[in-house]
Amino acid sequence: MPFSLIDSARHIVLIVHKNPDADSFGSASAFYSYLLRTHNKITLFCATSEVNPNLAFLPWFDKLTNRFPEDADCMISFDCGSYGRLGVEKELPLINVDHHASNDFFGTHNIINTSAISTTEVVYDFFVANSIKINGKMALSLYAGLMDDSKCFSASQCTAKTFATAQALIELGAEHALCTEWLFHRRSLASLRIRGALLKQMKLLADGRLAVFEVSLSLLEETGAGMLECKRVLEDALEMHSVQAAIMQIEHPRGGAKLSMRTDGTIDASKIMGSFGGGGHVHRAGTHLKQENFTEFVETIMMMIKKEFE
Ligand SMILES: [Mn+2]
Repeated sequence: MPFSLIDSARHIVLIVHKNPDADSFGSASAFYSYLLRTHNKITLFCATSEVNPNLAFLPWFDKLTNRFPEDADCMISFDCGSYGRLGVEKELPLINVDHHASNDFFGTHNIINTSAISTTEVVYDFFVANSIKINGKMALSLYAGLMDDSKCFSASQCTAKTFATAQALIELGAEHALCTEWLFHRRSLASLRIRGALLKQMKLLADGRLAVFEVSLSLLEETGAGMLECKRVLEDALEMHSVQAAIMQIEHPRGGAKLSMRTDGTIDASKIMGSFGGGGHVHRAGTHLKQENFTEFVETIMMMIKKEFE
């Protein structure tokens, strides 16, 4: 049971995935609040040193560190679909808390619900099932993940349970307007600049059913945008009626490229990215590419997507 592991641990490290979003950090933040009741040594770890400033309104944001503590004896990862997402490799017992369809149960214990819309929903269910009191801070963190992963409650995967969970969290003190403001109505200049540049260079293939974007290092430098700001443009492309899938290659400063895919659900992004060593969900998935030849790669993916269209 994960409880015996948590109870006996002296220094627990809560792991937020690389380039964290509100779901991963929100889950870890809520768990941090909970563990503070019984533990005095807890670390909030994230391998990425520059974390998305749009998450700064969430509790314990200032506790995030990219230094892994030497005396840690237990790890809990949140929203990591694969072991590589942790950004750290340690021979320690690990509790894997997640909702990705592609999760391969890499933990010593796995708390996974692939039908949950967010990892914070998995954490919420865990708290409720174990009669763990949820305070206002925890409710805010959990609500943020629920809101972000459901695209502000607009995703087709939203169910009555999603809204019931949102209602429960608001009753527990989640400040919903604060979440909307920080997660959906705050854009940096870099984010707007990259959006303009990328929409201008967007290529439409396969009768307008596939949108393709390429982000070079120089464009990142020019605009000052980060990965998350780039990926947001994929959602813009999907708003075109003809577009069923959108892919984006983002050049990586340390070589290779990050590939992200979004779909309208008629094509399984996780399946396609999975055949290139990545993973994710039906609607969104990604992988890291080592090869330099993106054109050739797009052709292979195009073939696969066209097959899916048939
Ligand atoms: Mn998630």
